[in-house]
Amino acid sequence: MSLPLTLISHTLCPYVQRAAIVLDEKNVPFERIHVDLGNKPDWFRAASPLGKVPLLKVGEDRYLFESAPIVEYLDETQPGKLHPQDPTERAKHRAYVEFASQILNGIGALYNARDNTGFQAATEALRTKFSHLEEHVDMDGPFFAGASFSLVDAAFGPVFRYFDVLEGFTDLGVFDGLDRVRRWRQQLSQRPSVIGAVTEDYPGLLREFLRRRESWMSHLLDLAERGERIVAMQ
Ligand SMILES: N[C@@H](CCC(=O)N[C@@H](CS)C(=O)NCC(=O)O)C(=O)O
Repeated sequence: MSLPLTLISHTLCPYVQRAAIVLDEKNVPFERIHVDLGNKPDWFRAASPLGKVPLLKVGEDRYLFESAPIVEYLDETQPGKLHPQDPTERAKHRAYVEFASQILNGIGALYNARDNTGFQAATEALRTKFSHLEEHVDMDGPFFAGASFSLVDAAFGPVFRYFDVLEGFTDLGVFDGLDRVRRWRQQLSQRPSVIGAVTEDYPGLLREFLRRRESWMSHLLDLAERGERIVAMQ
């Protein structure tokens, strides 16, 4: 019998979503608890060396940290491989999981930009990364590497989810002309494991988070809510 698993989470965290997606893809039962990252409990500080979610509690007292090793652990211990068998392909997939993390950093740069200049630069940097992906996503899809859902897909579901909210109030245009990436995004948005990795109030919570940044994006959100949506890229 496998050990009980608990995913230590935060409602908005894209890295937590990766683990939730993988657990769901593999039909593994797990408990999910949320921590207040603004007021971290002592047990969490003790269990998480970097003070970050996700943590995966395995059994009674073992904690794993960092999303990449967590999802690899799940892939190794639970039936239904999501990583490719071929070592070269597997290395490539690991690299694209890291690429997803770099895009998440880029999204952070976008929503933290203080002014329009920084915002445009962050938008352009994201466009460059998605343009790279356009050349590397499987030509026929529906997923990153073709017919099978992989850990790369688990990493990109949460990436694309940001844009579902951001595009509600700003026109970033980062996917313009990127037909393969757009189709991939669409496929992932319909995947039950991706949908189920967040709660229904996620869009509202993300907007609330963005509003509090006091950044250029907060300004755009504020304008849109007053009916003054502006186009970000000219
Ligand atoms: N490299 C980490 C990143 C995880 C991460 O950045 N978690 C954020 C929330 S999305 C966090 O816990 N931040 C709290 C903090 O830094 O104090 C991973 O892949 O698990």
